[in-house]
Amino acid sequence: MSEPTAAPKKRIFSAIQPTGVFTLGNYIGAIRNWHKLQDDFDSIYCIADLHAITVLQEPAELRKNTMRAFALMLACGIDPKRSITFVQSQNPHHAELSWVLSCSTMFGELSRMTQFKDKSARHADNINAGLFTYPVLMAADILAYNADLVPIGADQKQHLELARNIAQRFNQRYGETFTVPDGYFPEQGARLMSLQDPTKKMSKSDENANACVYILDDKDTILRKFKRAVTDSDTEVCYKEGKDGINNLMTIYGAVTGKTMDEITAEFAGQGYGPFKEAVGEAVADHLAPVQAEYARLIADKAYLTQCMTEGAGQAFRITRKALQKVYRRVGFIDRL
Ligand code: AQP
Repeated sequence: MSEPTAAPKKRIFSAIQPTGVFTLGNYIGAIRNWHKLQDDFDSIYCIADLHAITVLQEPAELRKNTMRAFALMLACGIDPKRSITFVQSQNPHHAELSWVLSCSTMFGELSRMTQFKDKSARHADNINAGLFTYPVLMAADILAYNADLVPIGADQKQHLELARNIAQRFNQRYGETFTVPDGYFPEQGARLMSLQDPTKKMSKSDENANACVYILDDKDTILRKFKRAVTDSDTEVCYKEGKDGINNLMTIYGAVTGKTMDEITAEFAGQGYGPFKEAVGEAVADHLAPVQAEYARLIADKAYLTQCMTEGAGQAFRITRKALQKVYRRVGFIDRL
């Protein structure tokens, strides 16, 4: 009797922009899940440099940041032997598919995207068309690989919903072509907030460096940022509506220690905010120490990083070439020889 063949693994795709050192929000909201999922899924992860230029970048700095972001992604546990890891601009199919999909995306849909509204308010001198069509490129990133699952933070939910709508619309118009992807969000920390304004998300491009913890911050900096984190005039460490700052710190502490909100409340009962903030800082610094050590090792080895990137881009290209061929046939383009 022949052995039953294992079902093929489902596919995951996710990406992160090289717009600076990753924050604790990027790490807990997204990359930590990439790491957890890489053995159970056929995983593809990329550094989204095409997305990064929707905001003005200094070219030499972008090149350096892309290399650093790639090293950071590997330092966070993404293994190029177990996942496909590459840089978005090194696979031209993302941009090609984005054009085709933009013709199946409505102006009204893009106008409703809250990230476009936020970013165009923050970059009023550069409201470019790319900032507006960013979600179409994100849809192309995901759909080009027919990804089943997309591990992202909660801030990307609206964009993922749009990618699903685009896939469904294209499938209806041209026949079954794309897998309609699902989002995958962490149980704790899907949306970490700014330490200086806990009603706003923690963002790597925040002008106030005290607003976010960068995953390469040294221990003293981490402790200082948590000490200065905005809280409230109460003293009780408990998760409650209206205590945005404390809720955020509890979420962070829970995400790095695995403790529940009730356990955290019990641990700091009667102690006030000072010792709690210090404990959050200590726990985060301990949690990030191995990532920082691995980053220091990897960034010193540019040849290895370049080799991983190049191999990854080749693997990615081979997957998307087939998808693009199918799309081009569906829409009526003459085959490329
Ligand atoms: N505060 C956050 N909490 C949880 N998850 C977050 N993510 C971002 N911020 C948080 C998740 O990180 C992944 C990569 O994000 P990105 O770099 O592609 O873009 P972003 O969402 O715009 O992140 P930033 O840090 O705010 O970058 P800038 O400042 O350049 O715009 C995504 O899965 C995102 O959900």
